[in-house]
Amino acid sequence: MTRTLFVGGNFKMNGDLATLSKLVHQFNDADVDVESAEVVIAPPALYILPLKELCRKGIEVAAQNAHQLPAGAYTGEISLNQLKDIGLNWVILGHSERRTIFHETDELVAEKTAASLKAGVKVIFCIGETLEEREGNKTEQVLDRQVEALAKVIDEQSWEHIVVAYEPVWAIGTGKVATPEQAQDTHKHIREFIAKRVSQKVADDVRIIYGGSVNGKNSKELCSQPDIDGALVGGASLKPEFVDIIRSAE
Ligand code: G2H
Repeated sequence: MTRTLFVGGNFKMNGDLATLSKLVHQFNDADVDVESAEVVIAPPALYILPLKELCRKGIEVAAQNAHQLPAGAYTGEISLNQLKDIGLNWVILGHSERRTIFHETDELVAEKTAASLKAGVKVIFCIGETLEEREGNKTEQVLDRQVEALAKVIDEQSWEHIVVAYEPVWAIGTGKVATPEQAQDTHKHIREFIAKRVSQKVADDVRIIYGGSVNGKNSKELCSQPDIDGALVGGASLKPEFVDIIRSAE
C-alpha cells in the first residue's frame, strides 16, 4: 500500500492579505514535485477566496473550522455547504485550539466531521493528548476516545475522505517537538486502533500526519517514519521553509 504524503499549512489567525499572498507566490514558484505530496493551506476564513485564486495547481485550500449545520441564525459561523459552494474540498476540524479554547467536545468534532463528509468536504481530523494526559500515561486512552467518537458516526467508506492529524498538545507552538520515535509509536497505536475498530483496509489506507512544532529541519526524519504520512504545520507554514517540509517526500 502507498500513502501519498500530505502536508497541511495551518496559518491560524495570522497574516494579512499582502503577506499571505506573497507567501503563496513563494510556494507557487518553488521547485517541488507536486506529485509526491498533497499540499493544503488553511488561511483565516476571509482570505480563503483570494488565496484560492492565487494557488497554483497542486496546492489546495482548507478552512480551519466550520459549523455543523447547513444554514441558519448562527452569527459569525460558516457552514460546510458554504465552503463547498466556493469550491473548497478541505476543512480542519477538532484542532486542539478549538477543543480547548472553544470547548469543542469529541462528540461535536465527530458531528462536524460527519456533516462535512455529507457536504462533500474532506476533513483533516485532529486529535492529541495534553502534557498532563501524557505524563499520566493516558495518551492511548485519550486518542482512542477521540477516534472512537468519529468511528461511531461515520461508515467505513467515509474514511477515505479523512486525514487524521495527531498533534500532541504539549508540542503545539512550543518548539517541543515529539521525537520521531515517540511520534512513530503513537501513530502506530492510532493505526492499530483503527484496524481493530474500523477495518485493516482503512488502517492501511488512512493517512496519519503529525503536527506540533514541525519545521524544515525536523520534518524529513518525522515523515520518514513508517506510520507518519506527512505533517500539519503551524508556525513554519508562514515562512518559506514550508517548501522544505513539502520536499520531505522527495
Ligand atoms: C499545531 C501546529 C499546526 P505549530 O497546532 O496545526 O502548529 O506547528 O505551530 O506547532
